[in-house]
Order: sequence, then C-alpha cells, then structure tokens
Amino acid sequence: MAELPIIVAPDPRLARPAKPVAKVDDSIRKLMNDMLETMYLAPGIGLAAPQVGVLKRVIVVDCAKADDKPKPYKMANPEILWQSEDMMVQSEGCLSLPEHYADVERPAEVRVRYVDEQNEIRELHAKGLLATCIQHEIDHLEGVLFVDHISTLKRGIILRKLAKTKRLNASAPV
Ligand code: GNR
Ligand code: NI
Repeated sequence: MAELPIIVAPDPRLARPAKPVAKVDDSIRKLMNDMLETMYLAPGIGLAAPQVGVLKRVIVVDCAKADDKPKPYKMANPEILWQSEDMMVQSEGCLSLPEHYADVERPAEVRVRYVDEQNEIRELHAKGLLATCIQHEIDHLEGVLFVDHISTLKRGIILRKLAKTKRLNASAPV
C-alpha cells in the first residue's frame, strides 16, 4: 500500500465528474487499498478517487467508532437507489477543505448499489454517519464539495481562506 497526496481546494480536479470503472481489476484494487491507507493516515472516514487526482468512480469509507474494529467499504460506481424523505443535519469536514466544518442537511438513510473489490454488484442500506459519508463521497464523483450545499456567503469565506493559504504556501513553501 502507499499513501497518496490529497488535493486541497480550490483545484479544478475537484470540480470535474469522474468516469465509471469498467471492471474492478488489480489496478482498481490497488487504488482502493492505497486510498484506504491514505484515509486512515489523514485521518478521515471517507475518501473519493478525485481527491487523489484519479477521475474514476471509486470511493472508500470506514465510519466505525475509534474503539470498534475497522469496517472498511471499498466501492466502485456507487449509486444511490433510494433516499429517505427524512433528513439529517451533520457537521461535515473534508480532507480537501482542511480545518473547515459546516452543518449540511442530507437524507438520513440511503440504499446504495456498488461494485465491490471482487467486481461483484452489492447493495447496502446505510443510515446515520455512514449514510452522510457515502453521500459526501458520491458528491466528490460529481465534482461537488460539501460547501456546495451551504450558503454562498459561507462557501465564499471558506474557499477564499483556502486560496489565500495556497498563495502563502506557494511563496513560502515549508
Ligand atoms: O473525514 C471526513 N469526515 C467527514 C465528516 C462528516 C461528513 C463527511 C466526512 S468525509 C471526510 C473525509 C473526506 O473528505 N471525504 O471525502
Ligand atoms: Ni470530502
């Protein structure tokens, strides 16, 4: 496994839709494992391939509590088949928007179809943080960030701060 560099916003690579995976083969399995390692090291509870510069429809998530045993999901071509009418508000963060958080409202439960590590079609019914996280990751595959779900004012503040940090880092690299 290998740790991959995570792209930070604003960056055009985070705004483009990702392409479907034709087949989960060894190269996709390696990508999934590298993404999982990168996510655990960050640390984070989810990661989408565009965040590591790969425009493929691949996500990984693990929302197990810190004391419980890990529960990783590796998904290719995830699709929301059904979403609940009842909504849930969750404070979200994103490894591509470091140190910024905002409340986002999303469906509380979702049913997801995806292709697993073995190239087999599977379905999962998710609720709570797992449902939020899967929706957040699928958004990345469409070039959507959690700040696209909040007010223009809050989004502007966050993106301007990140752009400023990038300018400062470019002129005085660490
Ligand atoms: O680590 C992460 N935490 C998180 C918290 C609330 C809602 C979504 C997330 S996903 C995020 C990692 C990430 O950026 N995935 O794309
Ligand atoms: Ni994210």
